[in-house]
Amino acid sequence: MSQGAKFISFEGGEGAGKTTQIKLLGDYLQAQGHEVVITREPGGTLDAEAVRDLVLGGEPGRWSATEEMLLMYTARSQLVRTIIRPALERGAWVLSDRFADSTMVYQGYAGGVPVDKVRALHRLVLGNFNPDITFIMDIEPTNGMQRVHSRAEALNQFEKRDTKFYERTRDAYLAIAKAEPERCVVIHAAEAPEVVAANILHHIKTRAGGDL
Ligand code: T5A
Repeated sequence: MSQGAKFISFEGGEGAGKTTQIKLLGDYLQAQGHEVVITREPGGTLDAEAVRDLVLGGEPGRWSATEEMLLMYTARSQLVRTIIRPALERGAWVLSDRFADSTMVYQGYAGGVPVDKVRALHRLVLGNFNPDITFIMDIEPTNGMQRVHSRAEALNQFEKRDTKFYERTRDAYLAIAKAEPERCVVIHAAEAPEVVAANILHHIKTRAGGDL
């Protein structure tokens, strides 16, 4: 693992608890004296947040899946170049709320863009740059959506899709985890937050070795 297992992405369906777990892990790492950079996708820079508004705002179907993919990678390229790579070079931990697997899953497997095209774009933009560890937060889509609905916030267009779409995203994440067991760890996200957090920390300690 090139950066000592310090680049960690959190993936999974809506309401799986990614943001909650990133906060808990970030607090833990900071308490241990580490620099932690938390970022999210789409977003994470001023310009990428503007892209986020463009993609997630408005009516469903505003962009084709290919257009979404291109926007996601434009934002991701700037985020990696200006925030993630410099942070890793300083020795910081980087916790990313979604990364490239989201494009593979939402625009590729579930959205209909051929997966070899998504892979080719990744290679063009980022080469073989990928997280050291990816936690795939697995939860029944109906359970995750219940959590999302119970929040006071308005739903974005990606949170208004039908159950079949979310089932496809779940299957796709599990297929990625199976294909890349060295990078991906499937986490049972329906457990209580502190149980999930302990599980995640266990995996990081195992993989990061002397870094923690
Ligand atoms: N997208 C993104 C693409 O299509 N392509 C791409 O390339 C990328 C990068 C992003 C959307 O963009 C799409 C995917 C998404 O549809 P978003 O608003 O960032 O949209 O949505 P999510 O990433 O799904 O974020 P959410 O906030 O909806 O879900 P989280 O972060 O997984 O969940 P979290 O932690 O906010 O928790 C949700 C609620 O559940 C509670 C929390 O308190 C909160 O109220 N909760 C728990 N309750 C019980 N038990 C637990 N263990 C809990 N953990 C959290």
